[in-house]
Amino acid sequence: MPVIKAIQAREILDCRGVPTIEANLWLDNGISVTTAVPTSIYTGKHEAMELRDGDPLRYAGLGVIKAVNLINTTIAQHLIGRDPSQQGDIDRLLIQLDGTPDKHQFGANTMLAVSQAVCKAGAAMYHLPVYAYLAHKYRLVYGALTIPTPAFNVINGGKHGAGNLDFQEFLLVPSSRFRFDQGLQIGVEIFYELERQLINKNAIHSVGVEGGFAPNLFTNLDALEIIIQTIQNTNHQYGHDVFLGLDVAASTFQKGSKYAIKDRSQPFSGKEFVSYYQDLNDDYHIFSLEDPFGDDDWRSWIDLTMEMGQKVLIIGDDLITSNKERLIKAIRDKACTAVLVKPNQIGTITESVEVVKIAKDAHFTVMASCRSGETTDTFIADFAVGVGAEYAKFGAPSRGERIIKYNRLLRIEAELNPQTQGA
Ligand code: 2PG
Ligand code: MG
Repeated sequence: MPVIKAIQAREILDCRGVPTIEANLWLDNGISVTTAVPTSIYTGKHEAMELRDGDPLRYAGLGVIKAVNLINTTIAQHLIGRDPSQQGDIDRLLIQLDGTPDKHQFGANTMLAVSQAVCKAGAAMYHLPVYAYLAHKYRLVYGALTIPTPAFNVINGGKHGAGNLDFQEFLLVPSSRFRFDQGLQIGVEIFYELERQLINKNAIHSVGVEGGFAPNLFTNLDALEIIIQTIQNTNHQYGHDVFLGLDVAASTFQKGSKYAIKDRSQPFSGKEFVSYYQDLNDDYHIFSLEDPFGDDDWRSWIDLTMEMGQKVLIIGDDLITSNKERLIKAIRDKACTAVLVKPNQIGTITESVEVVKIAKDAHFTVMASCRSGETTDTFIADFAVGVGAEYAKFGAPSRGERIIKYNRLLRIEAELNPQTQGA
């Protein structure tokens, strides 16, 4: 069995110029892999901690030299000589060495760079693509592997946008009856038309951090309206071919127990916000609502899921933060119906897979997601397919760090079913 010969990390930059970690890992049979981890503009309160240098003289304190040194010294010493297919043992060792509940000693960014590199090396050792390796190893997919349905973040608001829209993401979700390449085409065609619409309205149509447009003219409802109008101008049918999703990211505008949005002069209480979402759904037939309430407003999450959970996918991102204890609580309390999975929220592949397994066992829907601060690494695309996520959210179909992940899904689709393109 080949074993790990060396690991070397370095500081690189994410798509916003923020430092992040890349790691190279070598096996003693000559195989080597490279991987990089994403970062976020807004980290949920319950996420595992990132390790950053805090040195104001480098990258405004955001450098990751401490993390890089940890990998190249302490972690490397423990890793060398190990079998990379023992992902669980290696991840448990990292967790044990860190020894803190929120992983602040090593940092989730440090740990994921190692965990992801080990996973890629395990796949390479068996000459398998990462998605096939994950599928074979964890057996979370029954039957044939499929490509998740994409969710395209076409208007970026909140902390991802120009600052005027309260809601963070306005998403287009093609019907899951389409093959991935067809869904991608639909998303892209509507995205082109959205640009034309924004130009016609004299709205700023430059893009935000996830590649979606960041118009400066609209309230949340205006953004919804323009998307619906846009779809009507294409040959795709709203509510049949394509649906609308929202990542409200409500904790970013929560003030105490209230939610203040521009569409309304007075802030909403949790109960009023539930009725607002019901009205919104009556008007727009929303497909999915992510983070409709703050990270700890369990009461409102439960109320909303009771009222709308049968009709609308209620997705926990900042609520759950890919954390198994929080997912178990959400399942038990019926606080949502789906979970967003982002491995860097929790720090290891083993824990990320465990979250997917718990979700699937509870019939929760799984959406695998990138972060706002991405690199050109495509691990998350393979992860989404390999663990059988139903949906994949990698940003808009624009900007290289987003497109590279959608293109990776196209390639996997072609591998799984060579007839797809042009069929
Ligand atoms: C989200 C993600 C990805 P961030 O909130 O779902 O779209 O963004 O990385 O800012 O948490
Ligand atoms: Mg989110």
